[in-house]
Amino acid sequence: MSALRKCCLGLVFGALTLAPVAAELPLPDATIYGQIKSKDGAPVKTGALSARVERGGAAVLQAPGIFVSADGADWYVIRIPLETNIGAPGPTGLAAREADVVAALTLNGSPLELGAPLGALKAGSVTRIDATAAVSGLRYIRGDCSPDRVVNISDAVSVLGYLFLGTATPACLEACDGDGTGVLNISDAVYILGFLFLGGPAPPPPGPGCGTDDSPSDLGCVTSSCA
Ligand SMILES: [Ca+2]
Ligand SMILES: [Ca+2]
Repeated sequence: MSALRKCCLGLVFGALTLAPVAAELPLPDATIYGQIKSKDGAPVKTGALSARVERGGAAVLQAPGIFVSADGADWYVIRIPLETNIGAPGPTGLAAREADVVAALTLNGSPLELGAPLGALKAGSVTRIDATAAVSGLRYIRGDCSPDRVVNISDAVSVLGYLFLGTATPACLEACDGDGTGVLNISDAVYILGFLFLGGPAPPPPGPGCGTDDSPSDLGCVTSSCA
């Protein structure tokens, strides 16, 4: 085979191999981050945070956010997954498109007051938007680790599964802290079981219904059953 033919065949095979890859490219997430302060200026560093994405006025998805500490400050970060360049939803199943609009950022179910307008989504964009929380505190039910607004044996199982079996991180670790110590360990499962079956004390507030914790610990709460 001549060197020229080899070269041409190589190019054809290369094109065939690359074609499907080039056809569907994953688009990088759009990221929104910033600082949230309460009305009295205190930094907000925990809570159920999410961005509501809309297309033509209809909700497309709620993207959850997280809180992180860096450079001596508390930050929120929300990553919004985008469809691939051919419109496939990607591995997460739900994804926004470029030009979709972030309609609101919510904390514990209440909209945040934003220091800058939310624009249309752009792949790979990183936008800082600081915000003020009109409602302070974190709404949840202590002990409701599963979470389904009921404290039962499933909640103790959730605590143990997360601590010892490598199950997924519960949506609201603050709620899993059944004894309210600010630390998550086996004592929380024991406390919940003692309350349920041995006549032990109920988990400290908030509970047994949804309530507000004005001084939550640093355990965090991505999504509360009360949000
Ligand atoms: Ca539960
Ligand atoms: Ca605890």
